Amino acid sequence: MERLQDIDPLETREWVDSLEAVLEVEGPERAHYILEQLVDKARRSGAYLPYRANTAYLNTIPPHLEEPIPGDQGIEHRLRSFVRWNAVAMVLRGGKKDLELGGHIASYASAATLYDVGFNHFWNAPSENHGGDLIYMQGHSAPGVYARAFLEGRLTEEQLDNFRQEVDGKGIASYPHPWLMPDFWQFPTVSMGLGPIQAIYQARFLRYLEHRNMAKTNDRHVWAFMGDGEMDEPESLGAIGLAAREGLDNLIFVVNCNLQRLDGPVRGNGKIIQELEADFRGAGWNVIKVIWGSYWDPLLARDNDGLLLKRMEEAVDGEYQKFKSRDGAYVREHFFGKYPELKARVANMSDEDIWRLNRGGHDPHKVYAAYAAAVKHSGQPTVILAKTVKGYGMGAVGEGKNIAHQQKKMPEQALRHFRDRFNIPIADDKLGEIPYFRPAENSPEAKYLKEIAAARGGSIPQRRRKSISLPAPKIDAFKALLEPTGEGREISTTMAFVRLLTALVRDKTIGKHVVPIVPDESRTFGMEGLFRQLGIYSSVGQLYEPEDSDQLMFYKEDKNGQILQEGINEAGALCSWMAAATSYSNSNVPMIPFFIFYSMFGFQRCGDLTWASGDLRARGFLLGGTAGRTTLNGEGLQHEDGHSHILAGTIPNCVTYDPTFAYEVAVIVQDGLRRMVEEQQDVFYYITLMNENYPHPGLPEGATEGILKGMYKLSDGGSAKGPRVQLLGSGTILREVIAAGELLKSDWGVTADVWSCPSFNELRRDGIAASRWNLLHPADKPRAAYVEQCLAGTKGPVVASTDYMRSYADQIREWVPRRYKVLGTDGFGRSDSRDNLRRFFEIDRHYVVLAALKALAEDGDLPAAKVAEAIKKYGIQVERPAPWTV
Ligand SMILES: Cc1ncc(C[n+]2csc(CCOP(=O)(O)OP(=O)(O)O)c2C)c(N)n1
Ligand SMILES: [Mg+2]
Repeated sequence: MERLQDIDPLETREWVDSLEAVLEVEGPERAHYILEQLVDKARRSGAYLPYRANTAYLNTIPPHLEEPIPGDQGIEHRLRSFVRWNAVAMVLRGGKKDLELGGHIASYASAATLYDVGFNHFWNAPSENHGGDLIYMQGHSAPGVYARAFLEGRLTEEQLDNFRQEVDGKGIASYPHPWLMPDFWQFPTVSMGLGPIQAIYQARFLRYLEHRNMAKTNDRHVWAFMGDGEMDEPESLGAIGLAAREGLDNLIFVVNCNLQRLDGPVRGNGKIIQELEADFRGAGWNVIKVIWGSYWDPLLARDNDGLLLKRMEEAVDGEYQKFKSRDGAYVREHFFGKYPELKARVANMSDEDIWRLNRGGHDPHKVYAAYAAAVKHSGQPTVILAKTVKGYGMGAVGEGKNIAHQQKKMPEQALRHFRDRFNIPIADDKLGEIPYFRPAENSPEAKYLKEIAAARGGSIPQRRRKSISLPAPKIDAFKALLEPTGEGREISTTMAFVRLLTALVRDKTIGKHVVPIVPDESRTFGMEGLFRQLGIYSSVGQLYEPEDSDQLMFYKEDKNGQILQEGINEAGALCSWMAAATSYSNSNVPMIPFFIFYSMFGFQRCGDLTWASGDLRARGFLLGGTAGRTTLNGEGLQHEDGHSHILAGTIPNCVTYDPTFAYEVAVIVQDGLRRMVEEQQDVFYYITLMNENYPHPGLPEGATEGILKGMYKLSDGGSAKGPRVQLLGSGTILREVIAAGELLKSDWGVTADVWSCPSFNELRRDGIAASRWNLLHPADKPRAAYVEQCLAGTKGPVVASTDYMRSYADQIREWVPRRYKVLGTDGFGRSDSRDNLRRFFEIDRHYVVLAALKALAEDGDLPAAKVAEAIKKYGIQVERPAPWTV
């Protein structure tokens, strides 16, 4: 807001004096009340007083209200300096190897104090007395976190030297990756924006666990560190409203406002701290700005006319950055020098004194005060906006420079400067080696670190690999799904799944661990029956009588509710799922989340989060509802998914299935529970569910293993002589394949064996494993891939049809021993009837027949004329454009 003109300073003074008196005598709360009354009165009288989300460009906590930092600040400073040094050393030593490994110096250099104060004074490791605080660390600050772990003796010199060299197992990961360092890192953050949004839902999930009596989480905090540049990601700010609405006072964001991102300034022409303050305050957060360090305090205390504040407010970030890229003389001239009176105020300070005027984020006293206020604050989440200098301490090679982010070289002179600045005991003649520094075992610094670890229950970060195991229910628990649906009864796999889920939540042992998650699609999937039965989680219960309270299945919100209804918010729902799916690790309580969503709005919409779920070692079920390019028929191009299995298949530990029958769903989920909940394997499941109703047969004898491996024989054509084909299918299209088998027999005298293939992805994984083994063991008897084993004793060409792109079923081609034809739904979807769509995409029974006849003709087992005859018989248009071109 523009500063308003003061047309009557005397009158202003009187008002301010009155306020000061109230503040002094009655305190800030009373002052706040009176001010609100005045504003309210003015507004009611018609004055236009626009809401102002910003406070002055000053620290939120005035010096007299700062809680003093405990501990030995001398030792903490030295320890921090050693961490700084080692973080730089590991990047520079890596750089010497010329392996083009990369690494970052400037980010951690700016953030060191922010982390250090947390490590030393606030964060609890998981222990008998505490569930552990959860810290989302900024990915490219990892060197600093490793450097501290090195000082603690948790990492060796060899490991630091192998930073970013992980292939031979000696190294440590570039960024926080639980997949690569499962005992160390808890949260993958480095894809910008994913840390903040995950942290919000993590904090919310801790509440959920507490409210449902699954774990005691009341004393645990979630801290999330992020860059100011990172705040431009929609995911960073996208869920802050939820955090405020839920009153998540167990959540603390720390935004390292070093004013720079990778290419240059974050807001050269503005002030990122003020912008973020407004965003967060507007959303209902408690905002604590930590802008100025203690050296500014005396200057600010004397700023009676507000001139210093005026100068602070008018300078933009581009200028602030430049000040720190120069020196004290420059700051004197260009910051204070703008106003002669201001310049006069620093006349008795040397250039060094002026240079020492520090930013809040580098001042442990200010940072401590902010953190202390944040953990005490109740009713709101807190964001700490800490102003720092990118490349702090790097001097001329990086400090405040636009190139700072990627600077991973420091000439010896710069290194010497850094050593001197932080007083690292390394001799001149050793500098060239850039040795690590670790204080002696019995030094006060080493002892101090040990004391901190003891007081805080251990080291941070640390990750729990396994929690208690829960027994998976036996398959009979889902008996109803294993039997035929019966005369005239038709259901969809979605309905089958809902029945399964209903049975599962009733399970005595694991029922309460189940977390159904929906993004406003319960009714779409026929799950509204669960509302009443399980309740929808709400931290405040239900403050109203729902409109449908007289109904059996009314909309029931409950503090004890089990369902997470996340609203139209797939990314948020996925983050809830991720929190639940890693609760075994983060809270030592295994939870079993089932997140059901429109399949198009899962891997495609939130692909980066699903990828991070793999890294996270998430365990749970993702259910792509109303899946298939032609099965969800009326919704058109943006809804009809024919590729989620391909996207899911890119995640190495994501196990995927496209079942057709209820018993397949049951077998798959039961086995998933066995693997994830009982055996604690770090995999997660993606299962597509459809909304097409049809009768379901019972579980065939001996089919279980094949279902799980991805392929089993559904029907055998018998011992008839003559041409024969092998037909493969999955999902709803398997039913077209079955029908094609019948047509082949009745119309063309061709015998078909029909195979249900619930997972071409799993078949491929098995196949590549066999091929790899054979490649590496040329002299041994070759292993046959499972597909080869299945098809070994069979005859005739192989035809596959699914509701997914051709590349899905095509993946197994290497192990199909004979001619292989694949049909699929390449192209944009559109709305129409299922029959029309399946004809349009050329995947229906007639096309399966056609492909089979063509393959037989190519093999010389059928005259080519028969194929032309079939085209005519089924009215297939041969000159129409390919479906993926229109
Ligand atoms: C989604 C995503 N986009 C881009 C990047 C590449 N990247 C890594 S760090 C960085 C700049 C970060 O700036 P900021 O958030 O201000 O952090 P700082 O290093 O300044 O603390 C970029 C663009 C990334 N990691 N993730
Ligand atoms: Mg930055």
